[in-house]
Amino acid sequence: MIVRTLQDAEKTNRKIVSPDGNWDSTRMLLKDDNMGFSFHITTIYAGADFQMHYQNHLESVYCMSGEGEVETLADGVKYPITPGTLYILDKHDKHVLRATKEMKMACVFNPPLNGKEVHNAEGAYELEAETISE
Ligand code: 9YT
Repeated sequence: MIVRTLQDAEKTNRKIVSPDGNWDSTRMLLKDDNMGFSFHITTIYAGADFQMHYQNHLESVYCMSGEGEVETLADGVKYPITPGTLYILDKHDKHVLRATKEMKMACVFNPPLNGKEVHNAEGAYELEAETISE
């Protein structure tokens, strides 16, 4: 069994701060744990408004705190996000995420992230990326 705490993980290089200033993500469980998915605790900063398109991954995002919305760009539908909301990008949906208040999210990716991924110009993560060294 593997046991980790967010409090410990966010003091290490598992905590990735996005260069665009919109979010940080503590990657608590990664590809090299061999679970077939990765698990992250992500903070979306208040006022963030940015586009993503995970062409190489499926992602589920659960809101633990805060407030915002997610918009699917194919149809322009805006879904409010409050604590308890889970959104599931089951179709590699191109989407915009907006935070009216700072949001704490629990995120699961399939396939799992390697560790150091940040968004490319299209708002996707590449399948190959640097791992976390501890
Ligand atoms: C909710 C979302 O997709 N935020 C971007 C960061 C991502 N969750 C990650 O890398 O953990």
